[in-house]
Amino acid sequence: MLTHTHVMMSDKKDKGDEETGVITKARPKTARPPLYKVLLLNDDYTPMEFVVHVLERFFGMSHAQAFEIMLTVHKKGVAVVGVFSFEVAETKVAQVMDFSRRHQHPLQCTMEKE
Ligand code: TYC
Repeated sequence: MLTHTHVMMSDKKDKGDEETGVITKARPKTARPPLYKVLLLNDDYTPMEFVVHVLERFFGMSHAQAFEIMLTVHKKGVAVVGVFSFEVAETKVAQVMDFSRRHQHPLQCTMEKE
């Protein structure tokens, strides 16, 4: 049933935020997607040459660059090997973990939000 009250309501202007107490904030709104660091971990068994190969193959590093990062991981225990979107980081980690497993090396690769 359509009463005169309903008819009046449909004519009423929205109060917006002023009288309703709803808090809004005008904000230039184009947030960049979060980035993820991909980390390589040291271990006592994976051959240095294998790690260098991984860095060349999956992270597009030159041999010199790859050797340098491999040595950093070897000495310090961990290093960031790249910063990517969630999807790309996830893919790199999976590729490295799969490649290492297939070659029976214990090399570990992880990701964390930047
Ligand atoms: N520590 C390894 C060795 O002495 C080399 C190594 C470097 C392993 C980096 C893993 O992420 C790594 N053979």
